[in-house]
Amino acid sequence: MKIDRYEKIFMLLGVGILAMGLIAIAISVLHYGLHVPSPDGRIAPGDVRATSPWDEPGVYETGDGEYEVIMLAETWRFVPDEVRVPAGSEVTFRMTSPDVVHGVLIEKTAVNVMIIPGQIATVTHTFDEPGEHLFVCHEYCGTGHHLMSGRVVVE
Ligand SMILES: [Cu+2]
Repeated sequence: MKIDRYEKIFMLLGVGILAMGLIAIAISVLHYGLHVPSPDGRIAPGDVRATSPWDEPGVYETGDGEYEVIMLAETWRFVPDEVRVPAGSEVTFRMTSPDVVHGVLIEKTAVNVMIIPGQIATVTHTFDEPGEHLFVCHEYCGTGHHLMSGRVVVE
C-alpha cells in the first residue's frame, strides 16, 4: 500500500501531538500529583431525598457566624433557592443531586462545583460584604436548565 508523503507527515504529526498530550497527563499525575476531586461521601441517587440531612434541605446555623446549607440540585431547581446569612458568615454548602448531573456557580465567589448524582460536594465560602450573589446551574441538565438559579443574600 502506497501512502502519500504528505499523508505520512500528517499521521506522524497526529501521533506526535497525541503522545505529547499523554506525556503531559503522565507528568501532571506522577510528578505534580494532580487528581480529580474525591467525593465527600456517596448516597444511592434514588435514596437522596429520604436520607438525612438531604430529606430536610435548608440553611442551618452550626456555630457563631457559621452556617451549613444542605442543598439539593434537582431538575430543574435548587432547594433551597434562597440562602440568607449575615455578613461575615462562613457558609459550608453540602450539595448533591438525586437525578442528573448539575453544577453550581455562585457569582463573585470561587464557588464552582459539579453536582454529581449521589456524590456529596462540600465547599465553604466566607461572605464578608452585604449584598446578593446569584447562583446558577452551569452544567446543561435538560430542557429546564435555564430555570435553575437562586441567590445568596448577605444581610
Ligand atoms: Cu443545569
